[in-house]
Order: sequence, then C-alpha cells, then structure tokens
Amino acid sequence: MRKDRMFWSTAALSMVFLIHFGFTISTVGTQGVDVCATCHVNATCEEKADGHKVCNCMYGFVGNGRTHCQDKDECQIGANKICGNHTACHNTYGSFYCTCLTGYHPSNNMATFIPNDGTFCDDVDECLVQGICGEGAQCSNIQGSFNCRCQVGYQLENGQEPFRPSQDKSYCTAVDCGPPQSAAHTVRLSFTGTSYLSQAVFGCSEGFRWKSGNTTAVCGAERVWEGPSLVCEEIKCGDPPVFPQATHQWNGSTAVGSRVEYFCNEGLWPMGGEHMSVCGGHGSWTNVTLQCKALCGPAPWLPHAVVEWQNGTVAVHRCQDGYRSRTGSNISLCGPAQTWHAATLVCREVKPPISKAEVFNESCLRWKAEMNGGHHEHYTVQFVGSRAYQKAFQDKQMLVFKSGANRPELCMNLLPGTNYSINITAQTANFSLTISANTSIQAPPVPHVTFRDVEGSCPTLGLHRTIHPQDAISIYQVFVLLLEGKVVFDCSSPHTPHFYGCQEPCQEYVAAEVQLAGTGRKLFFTVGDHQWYGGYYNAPLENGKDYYIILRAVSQWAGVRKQYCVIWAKVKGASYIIESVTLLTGGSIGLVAFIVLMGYSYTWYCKKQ
Ligand SMILES: *[C@@H]1O[C@H](CO)[C@@H](O)[C@H](O)[C@H]1NC(C)=O
Ligand SMILES: *[C@@H]1O[C@H](CO)[C@@H](O)[C@H](O)[C@H]1NC(C)=O
Ligand SMILES: *[C@@H]1O[C@H](CO)[C@@H](O)[C@H](O)[C@H]1NC(C)=O
Ligand SMILES: *[C@@H]1O[C@H](CO)[C@@H](O)[C@H](O)[C@H]1NC(C)=O
Ligand SMILES: *[C@@H]1O[C@H](CO)[C@@H](O)[C@H](O)[C@H]1NC(C)=O
Ligand SMILES: *[C@@H]1O[C@H](CO)[C@@H](O)[C@H](O)[C@H]1NC(C)=O
Ligand SMILES: *[C@@H]1O[C@H](CO)[C@@H](O)[C@H](O)[C@H]1NC(C)=O
Ligand SMILES: *[C@@H]1O[C@H](CO)[C@@H](O)[C@H](O)[C@H]1NC(C)=O
Ligand SMILES: *[C@@H]1O[C@H](CO)[C@@H](O)[C@H](O)[C@H]1NC(C)=O
Ligand SMILES: *[C@@H]1O[C@H](CO)[C@@H](O)[C@H](O)[C@H]1NC(C)=O
Ligand SMILES: *[C@@H]1O[C@H](CO)[C@@H](O)[C@H](O)[C@H]1NC(C)=O
Ligand SMILES: *[C@H]1O[C@H](CO)[C@@H](O)[C@H](O)[C@H]1NC(C)=O
Repeated sequence: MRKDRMFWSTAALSMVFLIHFGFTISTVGTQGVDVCATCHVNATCEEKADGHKVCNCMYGFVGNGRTHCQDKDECQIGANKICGNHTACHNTYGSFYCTCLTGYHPSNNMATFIPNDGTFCDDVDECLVQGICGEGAQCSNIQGSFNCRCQVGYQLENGQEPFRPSQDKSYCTAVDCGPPQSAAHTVRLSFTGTSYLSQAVFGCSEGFRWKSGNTTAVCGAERVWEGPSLVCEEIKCGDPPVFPQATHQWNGSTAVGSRVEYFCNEGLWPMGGEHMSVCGGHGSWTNVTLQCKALCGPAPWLPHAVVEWQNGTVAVHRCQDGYRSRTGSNISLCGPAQTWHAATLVCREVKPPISKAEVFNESCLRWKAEMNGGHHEHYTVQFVGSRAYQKAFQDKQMLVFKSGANRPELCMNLLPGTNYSINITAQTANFSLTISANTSIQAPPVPHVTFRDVEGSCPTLGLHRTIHPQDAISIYQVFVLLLEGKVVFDCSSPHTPHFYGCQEPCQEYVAAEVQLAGTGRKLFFTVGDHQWYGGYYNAPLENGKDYYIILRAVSQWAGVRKQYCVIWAKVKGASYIIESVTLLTGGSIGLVAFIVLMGYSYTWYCKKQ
C-alpha cells in the first residue's frame, strides 16, 4: 500500500500552469472589432490593463482563444505522474480527473479526485470483505488485488490456484471421500460421514480374526480414504477331535461354523451327550460329549489272561506274563444276543526248561526238565568249587550230556568241604540255571599205621598218610589212655584234656596236636618226650603202667567237625631202664633214650636227634 504525497500535487499543479500559459495566450490585433465577441466558446475574454481585450482559452484548453480552443490531454503525461501511484487519469474537455486503479482506494473516499487535493490511492485489503473468496477458500491480500486458495478439506473446482472468484469462475467445494470401501474379509462397524477427517471403523468379518493393521480409515484431503490397514485372517479349527468309540461325518471344512457329526461305532449305542461339534470363533471345535456304550458290557474274564484291547464289540485277550496259550482264539466278540462269545485261549503257565535243581548225596545233581518238544536236551553242567580256608583252591569242571528224562540225574566228582556254584544250561532251550551247593567236610583220610604192642617208656610210633586237599583244616591228635579199671574212649567227643588238667592218676590226655597242613607223608612220634606239641605236653609215661596210644584225625570247619580214630599202639609196663641206644626206625629220624640219674628219683628222657 502506497500513499501519495501532498508535495507531489503542488509540483504537478505548477507544471500544469506552465503549460497552460505557454499555449493558451493569444493576442487579438484587429482594432475596432469587439474582440470579446470573437472569443471561442471555450475561451474567456480578458481586458488588459491597457484596454486591450484578448481571448484566452479556458483552463484545460489550448488555442488562439478565438478560433481554436482545443482540449489539452493532461493525461498524456502519465497517470502516475499526474494522479499518483495506482491511479488512472481521465482526460475531460478542458480538464482531467483521477481515479484509483481497481484494488486501490482513494483516500478522499470519493469516486474521483484531482491530484492537487491531496488524495492518494491506497491498497484495498479485499480479504476484509467476508466471503470474497467464497466458501472453503482462504483469502490472501496482495498489492492491488488478492488471491484465493482452497482450505484443507476443500478442493478447487474450475481452474487453478490462486484464483479470484469474480474473474476465474473458480470456487472451492468441501472434500467428499464418498462411502469407504471395505478391505477383504472386513466389515464396517461405524462411520461418521464422507467429509474430510471423517472416520470409519472396520472389524473382521465372521470367521476371520485380526491379524495386523489399524481398523480405522480416515477421509483425507485428497478425497480418498486412508486406511484401514487392517488385515484379517481366516479362523481355522484344524481336524475335528476323534473319538475311539465313534466315527464322524465331516465335509473337510475347517472354517468357522463348519460342523462335524459323530455316530457311535457299530455295536455301540449313543447314551446321551452332544454329538455335534462346531468350529467356533476361537478356532477350536466345541465339545463333543457323546457317550457310546456297548450292550454286551465289559469284556469277559479269562483265567491268567489280560484284555489287550477292546472297543465294546471286540476284545483281544493275551495270556499274562509267564503264561502261554497254544490253542484257541484270543478274540471275544459281542454277539447279536448282546452276550459275549468269549475267546477260547487257555493260558498255561510257562515252565522253565530247567527248574528245581538240587544236589543230593553230596555229589549228585538232579533237576526238573520241561521237555517242551519231547526231544532230548543237551545239557552243559559247569561247576566251580572254592574254599574259604584255602584261597588257592579251585575246582572247575564241565560236563556235557544228553537226556530226555523229566528228572535228569547226574553224579559228579565233587570234593568235600567245598562251596560249589553249579550252572546247568539247556542248549536247545537256551536256558541256564545256577545253584549253589556246599559239600560237607570229611574226616581226614585214615593214615596207614601199624599197630604196635611195645614195652618201654619212650615208644616211637610212625605213620604214612596221604596228602589231602582238606589238610588245611585237619589235625592229628595223639591221645594217651591209661589202662586202668574201665577205659572208655569216645572218638567223637570234642573233649581234648591236657595232661596238667587231669586228676591223679591221669586217665586220658592229649599228648600232642599236629596241623596236617605242611606235614609230610611220613610222621614219627615218640611218646613221653617231655616236649610241647601244639600246646599239649607230651608227658612221660608212668613206670609200670599200661597205656593205649590213640591217633585221632580231625577236620573242622564252620562249626562242623569230623574225626576218625585209630589205636596206634599199646605200651606195656613202661620202664625207665634203658641200657642201650636203639635206633627204632629207618631214615634220618631216630629216637634215642637216655637214663639220667638225678638225686633219688629217676626221670627218663626221650630225645629226637
Ligand atoms: C510511486 O511509485 C513509485 C514506484 O513504485 C515510487 O518510487 C514512488 O515513490 C511512489 N510515489 C509516491 C508519491 O508514493
Ligand atoms: C466548448 O467546451 C465544451 C465543454 O466544456 C464543449 O462541449 C464544446 O463543444 C466546446 N465548443 C466548441 C465550439 O469547441
Ligand atoms: C489408527 O488410526 C487412527 C487414525 O489414523 C489413529 O488415530 C490411531 O491412533 C491409529 N491406531 C493405532 C493403534 O495406530
Ligand atoms: C461344509 O459344511 C459347512 C457347514 O457345516 C459349509 O459352510 C461349507 O461350505 C461346507 N464346505 C464344503 C467344502 O462343502
Ligand atoms: C471294534 O473294532 C472292530 C475291528 O476293528 C470293528 O469292526 C468294530 O466296528 C469296532 N466296534 C466298535 C463299537 O467300535
Ligand atoms: C491273537 O492271535 C493272533 C493269531 O493267533 C496273533 O497274531 C495275535 O498276536 C494275538 N494277539 C494277542 C494280543 O496275543
Ligand atoms: C543217595 O542217598 C539216598 C538217601 O538220601 C540213598 O537212598 C541213595 O542210595 C543214595 N544214592 C547214591 C547214588 O548214593
Ligand atoms: C561256604 O560259604 C559260606 C557262606 O559264605 C562260608 O561261611 C563257608 O565258610 C564256605 N565254606 C567253604 C568250604 O568255603
Ligand atoms: C551258565 O553257563 C552258560 C553257558 O556256558 C553261560 O552262558 C552263563 O552265563 C552261565 N551262567 C552263570 C550264572 O554262570
Ligand atoms: C539265548 O538267550 C540269551 C538271553 O537269555 C540271548 O541273548 C541269546 O541270543 C540266546 N541265544 C540263542 C541262540 O537264542
Ligand atoms: C553254601 O555256600 C554259599 C556260598 O558259596 C552260601 O551262600 C550258602 O548259604 C551255603 N549253603 C549252605 C546250605 O550252607
Ligand atoms: C471340551 O474342550 C475344551 C477345549 O476345547 C476343554 O477345555 C474342555 O475341558 C472339554 N470338555 C470336555 C467335557 O471334554
């Protein structure tokens, strides 16, 4: 907006007058003629100081004042220069006037003005005029004019922006998105209109569920709905449940609302409950509670059998563990009369090919054989014997034999005093049985002794024996029995009297005890040699008395004791007078008897060399 200045008007005005005087002054030279009468219509007659009369063209005219007074076009100078900025200059006959250009407003508020009245043309703010751009349009003022543009939510009809409704026939209309379109598998739930920023809310169609995206669509400025981005997926129930007692009829559809109908299997009858399942909105089949019952009742019971499988009309039986059936059917069927035709299998106990094995008479083995085929069986008997008292000992043997007997017997060469593990294997039946058997200990084998009837106080006795595996637990005991009165000797008595423990006269005592382990085949023993043998004192025999020398062989283990006795010698009237040294036996071992006089009593010694 520009305002013209006052000083401009005065400058312009003086210029106008200059021009006026330059061109409108004319003189009338003809005397005697009423000059004034000849003035142009548009001239005035002026009487000069000297009486001269001249015709002067009127203001705004140029000419001689008599014949010519033509209009002077002031506007030719230029409106801007004469009227000011943003003006239009209008020439009139003999004058001119100014108007403001469209879009500008004269400060005098009149339609016209002349420049020297101080009026200027100011920019008009057209936007102050309500509705100048029309509905939905935004006005923006510019110098001398204004621009219209459509507001957000409005769109331009005809032409281009910016526009002026008066000249462009353009106008704004409200945006209309039209009815919103549903995306696939969606339904519109609410809708506020079709105008800008209207909203429409969508949901998934039945049988579909939200998978992703926004459910709201918004009418945008571009006249299109933005959204919804909602993506719906189909709900599927998968395969319907299966019931062992029922079959189902189903068209294969897993979509929501699909139906499956259940029917009891043949031979079973529906006993109530729901027989229809529907694929529900949550993607699962509803409960089927159908109950089917067999009319035959529970499967029949068979001795020693279990029901392997049953479905109301059919039951399959199986012999329980340890039982077997060789004949008969294992299937029970529910008959038309609603009773079971029971399976015919007969379950018999499966007996092991070898059972009840035992050792008898210390060395024989027998067992019960289950000859399932009636053929002969090949048996292998392995036995391993061990002894706690003889770590190095092992008795390992194997016997192979063939038998068709129901109770085979086999005698083996088992050693006494041994713990055996016996393993019997039936080769054909591929069956093994292991038992343990302990043989009892025996008395040591009887040594070879020669009974001797001797005289003298130091008889030396000898024996030959066999070395025996049981030696580790065997001993020899030498008993001295005084033959006086009634003599009873009990070989099985565990009693082993010491010489110093018996009362006078000493009837019976052990003179020596010898461990057989480590003892050789030959053994010599001199009775009454004053030595200690195995904790027993070999006391001198009394002079003049008769004795029996008894050898007791004992084996003892784990509380069991076996013994054997032999009379080794009879000693008569033992004498302490020995006159010479006598070698009694061969070999390196000899016995020498001495008589030593000590004070008043005589004591004899028997000495080994
Ligand atoms: C008229 O307009 C011109 C150019 O736009 C400017 O230079 C001048 O100052 C204006 N005159 C007045 C009196 O405003
Ligand atoms: C004189 O001036 C008027 C306007 O002021 C005009 O209409 C008229 O025609 C003029 N007369 C002649 C003879 O030029
Ligand atoms: C869904 O879109 C509407 C409209 O654009 C918006 O207001 C809302 O926040 C959006 N919702 C989500 C969860 O993004
Ligand atoms: C299956 O049955 C359902 C109704 O239970 C129906 O809606 C669907 O169209 C059927 N589908 C086919 C493949 O026949
Ligand atoms: C039981 O099983 C048999 C054989 O599989 C079949 O023939 C019969 O229909 C079934 N009965 C029931 C009630 O399911
Ligand atoms: C029933 O008998 C058949 C034929 O004899 C056999 O194949 C099947 O294994 C048996 N079933 C059972 C559970 O013993
Ligand atoms: C085994 O001992 C029994 C007594 O238990 C006896 O009758 C039988 O003759 C003995 N057999 C052998 C072979 O020794
Ligand atoms: C046999 O075994 C028993 C028990 O283990 C044991 O007490 C006994 O000493 C053993 N006998 C032999 C001769 O090894
Ligand atoms: C019994 O002997 C058989 C055949 O030699 C063998 O396979 C099995 O392992 C043995 N069993 C025992 C307990 O020693
Ligand atoms: C014998 O039985 C054993 C198991 O007791 C088995 O490992 C082996 O294969 C069987 N041998 C034969 C020949 O059947
Ligand atoms: C035989 O000896 C074994 C050990 O080898 C032992 O377990 C078992 O009890 C003994 N049996 C008898 C009758 O002594
Ligand atoms: C039916 O099925 C639903 C799951 O689909 C389960 O929660 C409910 O316990 C079932 N009811 C019966 C009676 O089987």
